[in-house]
Amino acid sequence: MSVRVVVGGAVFDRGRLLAARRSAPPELAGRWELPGGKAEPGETPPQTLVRELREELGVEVEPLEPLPGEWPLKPGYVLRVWTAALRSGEPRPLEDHDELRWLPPDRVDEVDWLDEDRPAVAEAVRRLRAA
Ligand code: 9L3
Ligand code: MG
Repeated sequence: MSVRVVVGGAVFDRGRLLAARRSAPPELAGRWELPGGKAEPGETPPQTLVRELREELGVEVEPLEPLPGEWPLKPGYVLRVWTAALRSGEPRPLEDHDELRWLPPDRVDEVDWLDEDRPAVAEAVRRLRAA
């Protein structure tokens, strides 16, 4: 069985990281994530990220680089994360989210991240602090 890739975005803007609170499915609702979604056949991860964030948040992002690592999700899915810069638009929760927050590095722990996103969030914050 092949594994399906879910691409999440560590979206940066003016020294802050974007966090998105899921509204679905019920078992994930209320938890916070790096927004993104499933790759379609033939898509590269940056293409997936650009498409998903357009659909979910109504913004244009520029993927920057992949974070090292890959994190298991539900059976058959793995999470990969790319950093990305916000290029245009103000994110709005158009699909699958009910709240968005821009978090400076010292406030990233104030939201309840999905367990599987936590290592990527920690690495994204290291990069934000170093930038
Ligand atoms: N998921 C986990 N962390 C993330 C993302 C974007 C997604 N940062 C999980 C939640 C779902 C699955 O991956 O179980 C597919 O995500 P989506 O297509 O519902 O966003
Ligand atoms: Mg999604």
